[in-house]
Amino acid sequence: MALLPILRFPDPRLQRRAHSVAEIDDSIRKLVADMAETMYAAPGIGLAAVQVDVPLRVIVIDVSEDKSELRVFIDPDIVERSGEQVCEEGCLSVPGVYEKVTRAERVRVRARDLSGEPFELAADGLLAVCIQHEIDHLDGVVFVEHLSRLKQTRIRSRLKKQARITA
Ligand code: GNR
Ligand code: NI
Repeated sequence: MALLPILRFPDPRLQRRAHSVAEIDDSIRKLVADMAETMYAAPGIGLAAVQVDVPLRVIVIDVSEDKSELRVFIDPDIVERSGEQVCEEGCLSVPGVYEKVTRAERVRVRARDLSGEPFELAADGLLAVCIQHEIDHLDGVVFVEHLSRLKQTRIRSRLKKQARITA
């Protein structure tokens, strides 16, 4: 296993649309293992392959308290959404920034697991938020793009300053 470097907003590679996974082979299994390790180490509750510079539709999520419920979604699609919720979101690609985002309260997602088996999952609350946040990444969308232009401008300049300090 290996820790993978996480791309930082506004890296243009975060804005690419990820491709479907043709075949779940050893390279995908290794990617998922490395993504899980990277997510837990960060620590985070989700990670999209796009964030580790792999433009494939692969997501790992674990919203459990004790980090015991790893969920893997390959080629996920939201097939149903309902309601509305506001959640303060953060992103491993946008360190130190937490902002409220409005999303669906409930989603039904269809995906394949690591063995290639299709499954459907109904999610609400934080899990639903996380699924929407991660699928956004697969479509090249970072959560700050849901915020006002003014907030985005402020976040960009704050991150630039930070990058100068840490460089
Ligand atoms: O670790 C994460 N926490 C989080 C909190 C609220 C809403 C979404 C998230 S996802 C984020 C990890 C991440 O950046 N995934 O892409
Ligand atoms: Ni994120």
